[in-house]
Parts: sequence; C-alpha cells; structure tokens
Amino acid sequence: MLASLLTAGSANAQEYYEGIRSMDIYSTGEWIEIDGLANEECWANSAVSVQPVEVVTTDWGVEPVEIGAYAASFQAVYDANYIYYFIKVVDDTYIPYDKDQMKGDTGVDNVELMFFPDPAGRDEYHSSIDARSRGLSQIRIWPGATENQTSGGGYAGGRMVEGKLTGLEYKSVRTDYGYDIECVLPWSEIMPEGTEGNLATGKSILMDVNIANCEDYESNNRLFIMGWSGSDHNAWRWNAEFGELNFKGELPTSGVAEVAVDAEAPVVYYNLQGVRVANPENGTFIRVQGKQTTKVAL
Ligand SMILES: [Ca+2]
Ligand SMILES: [Ca+2]
Repeated sequence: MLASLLTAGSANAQEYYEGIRSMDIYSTGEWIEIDGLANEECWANSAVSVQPVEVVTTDWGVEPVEIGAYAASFQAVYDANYIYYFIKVVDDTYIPYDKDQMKGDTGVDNVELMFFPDPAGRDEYHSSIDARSRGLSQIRIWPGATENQTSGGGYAGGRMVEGKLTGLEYKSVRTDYGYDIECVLPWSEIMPEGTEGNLATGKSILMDVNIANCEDYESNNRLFIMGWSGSDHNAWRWNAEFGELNFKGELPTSGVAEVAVDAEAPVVYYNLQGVRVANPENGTFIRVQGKQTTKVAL
C-alpha cells in the first residue's frame, strides 16, 4: 500500500516537474563591459549555454496564447560578486521603456529575473506560499531604458530605492530582430544574509527568467509572458517552478569558439541608444557585420 502510494506520488511529481529547467553556470574573470554587445569571449564559449525562454506562462487552467514569431533566449556567467546575463529577444513590436508614453511598469516590453536563494525552500505542488518574504527576488528591466531603471518585489524589491538597485547595470541594443540586453546584478542584492554559501561550486540556487511582449503603449497590456522554467504565471511570488542554477566554478577555456569574420556580410550601424543609423558620422557607433559586433568611432 505504502509502496504504491509512493509510486503514484513520484509519477505525479515527475509530470509536475517536467517543465522545470536546470542549467550549469560558470564563473569568469573576464571584464564584461555592459554595453549590450556580446563582445566578450565568455558569450562565445560553448560551455556558456544558450537557454531558450520558450514556455508561454499561464494561470492554472488558462489556455496559452499564440506567440507568432516571438522568441527569446539568454546566457549567464558569474563571479564572486555578480551574475551577468546576455538576453536576446525576437520581437517585431519594439515597445521600449519611455517614461512619457508608458502607462505602467508592465505596459512596455520587459524582462523579469527571479531568484530564490535555497533550493530546499521550493514550494512543491503550488502550495501557494508567497515566497517573497522568504528571499524571493523579482527584478524587472526594460529595453530602451538608459539609466538602469528597475522595479520588482521580494528581497531585491525591498532594496530598490527610487527605481534603482545598487549595482544593477544593464544596456539594451535594438537589433534587426528585436533587441538584446546585457545585464549585471550583484549577489548582495539577490542573496539574503546567511544564504551566500549556496553560491559555492557544487551548490545551486533557484532562478527564472520571464520575458513579456507588449505591442503598443496605449493598452498598457502584456499580450503574453514567456518563461524559462515551468509555465507558472505567478513566478513573481511563487518559486514552485523555478529552475536550478548549478554553480560549476571556472569556465573551461577549451570551449572558446572561433569567431568567424564574414567579410561578405552587410555592415549595419547603430547609435549607442540602439537605433539603426543609415549614415554614421561624428560619433561612436556600434558596427555589426555578420556575427561580429564592435564599437567604432567615426
Ligand atoms: Ca558586452
Ligand atoms: Ca513587443
């Protein structure tokens, strides 16, 4: 009797957890310039996996919506003090942060990073325990924001002052497919005192990435939210479906990929605000040719 109960329980658990992700993350000593460009060796290292953000999140019982050509992915690395992300979003309705036009924090295209410091504190089976008071951090950032503006909740939210979080820095670049965001976050604003030990090699924390699409400023409406792990629309307050971020120590250097320079690829210039420029002159621009991105003064 007991054995069959256990078997049934584990089958349910397996089904419940099948959408939950797990990723290895490596540390790097490389200086990462937060300029929205994947111009660091770490982003080309094959050990730094590209994680798809591909699940349409829903409330329980609600059917997912059609997402069309929308797609997103991210990479992440860390060091003793920070975690770094490079996020790519395919979005043909670019609705960037714009204080004058936006009606709310979620009324424009946005990215949410969620953390929970201890895997043992996961709320299994949607017990509906709000994890924000127990160390969950929610940090929202936007393409087009130029002053590291943020909003959010939980532990990190409580440390935000006038829309800023100490040490949070990010930069977006508009691309022909949508936008990229490079971002750095200090562990000190994510990990409550006493939980830092979970950042050691061989340990894990819980994490999720949600990316939301808006198509106009007027409606103040997210059409859908894509998630990395699970399909829980309530990841901002529940950690039930967060994925595991497994700390692996130093990034293996053998994985560095050759950067192919495609001399035949067309050259496209962007200004530092990420806007495409047809005839760049008298300033600093971002030059993109094929997969190669460089900052140039013209
Ligand atoms: Ca960079
Ligand atoms: Ca959009």
